[in-house]
Amino acid sequence: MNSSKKEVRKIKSCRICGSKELIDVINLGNQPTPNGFLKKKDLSKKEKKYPLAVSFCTNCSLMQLKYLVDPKIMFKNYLYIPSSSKTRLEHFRNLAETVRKLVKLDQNSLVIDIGSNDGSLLLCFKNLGTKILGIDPAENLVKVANLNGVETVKGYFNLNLSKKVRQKYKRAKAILATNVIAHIQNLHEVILGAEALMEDDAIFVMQFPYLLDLIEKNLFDTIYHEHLSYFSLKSLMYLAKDSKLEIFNIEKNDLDGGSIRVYWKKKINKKQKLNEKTIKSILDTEEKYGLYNKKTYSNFAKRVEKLKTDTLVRLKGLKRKKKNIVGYGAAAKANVLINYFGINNRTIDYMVDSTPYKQGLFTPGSHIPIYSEDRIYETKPDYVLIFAWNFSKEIIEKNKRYQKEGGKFILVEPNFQLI
Ligand code: DWN
Repeated sequence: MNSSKKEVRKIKSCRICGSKELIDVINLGNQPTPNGFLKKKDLSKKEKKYPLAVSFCTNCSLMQLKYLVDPKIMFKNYLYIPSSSKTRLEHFRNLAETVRKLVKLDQNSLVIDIGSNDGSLLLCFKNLGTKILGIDPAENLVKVANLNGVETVKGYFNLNLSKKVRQKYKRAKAILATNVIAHIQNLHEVILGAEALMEDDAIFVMQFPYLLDLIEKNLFDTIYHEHLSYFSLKSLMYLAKDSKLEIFNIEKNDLDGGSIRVYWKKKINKKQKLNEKTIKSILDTEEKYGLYNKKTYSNFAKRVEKLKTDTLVRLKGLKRKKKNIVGYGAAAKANVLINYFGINNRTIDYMVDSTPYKQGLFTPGSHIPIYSEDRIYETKPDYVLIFAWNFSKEIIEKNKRYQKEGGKFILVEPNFQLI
């Protein structure tokens, strides 16, 4: 069933610079929302699907969704939690250490996390002795976080909410936003809201998957309804243009297939060194790679089409040999790949996932049942397709026994491979 007008709307201009010079990049078809897992009783009901396509702004170089789904549909009750991966939790611990050193946090310092989810990142700061506060719209996760001892305000981060938080709490020494900025429609309000909440010598640390890695590694399945924006550094510099905040440093890391961590400060804050050399070298790399060039995006779309064809041929070959295949990681990205490739429960017998909230549910669109991870030792499938490729090292490490007993892993990106 297609969506109604009020649930989804088509953008008319770039969300950062307002330009109408948007070119189409790729269309992944009408899909259910990527975390819209189903209960058994709902499988027979008509499922809502929404157009999933991205455009590229030729002015500021932001890649962005063409159609925006009402955030309440996606985030009111949210099943993704970062604590389902040891790799992500370790990454959070390192991030907390980095921030602590950068702004010398103490027991009076307030650290705020925008999109705090179950409070996993803030618990790392709590362990460092700072004051913490979460902000998240998901009713179910706000309850979990508060039970975890992470005070959390329910709501979507914007200038209005930030003023309410400032009145009730105090200004923050550090504001974090990992894997959430890409989910927010009004990016200028994020900057204004953060600025209103920051002490004069505070820092604001954003982290999200990096556009250059997405294009270079064919990571099309990280394009989904929750991710409105896919940032180049050039697009972020545009976002900074008229604000009281400025980017003072950038770091790249391997999380989620390649992410960038962007450090912001108030322009009046002279305590943090402006790392112009790094910023310039990343902008030069983007230019050299062709990240501002239309051809890059048409070539990307062609590579994804070929990846789809090659993968379906390989999977069909295995099924013709009567092999059974299961999926590992009922991730948002898994649902994008499965629905775009038109895979269903006749190809993938079942999924396994470490997230308790997802076990016992079914994948949206394809209706593949989700079990706990130990199921693969009960049914001993010939192949395990790792949909959560960003954690393939952790998953393979954890399942050495499956390989020893003759099982094989499949990875699809950047191209189809058996391990
Ligand atoms: O931006 C977002 C990213 C950070 O997380 C959110 N909008 C949505 C979500 O995307 P995702 O679902 O693709 O995230 P993950 O963290 O890549 O999903 C990994 C999935 O794999 C989780 O459902 C947990 C599962 N998993 C598992 O079953 N066993 C993960 C590991 C490491 C494991 O050992």
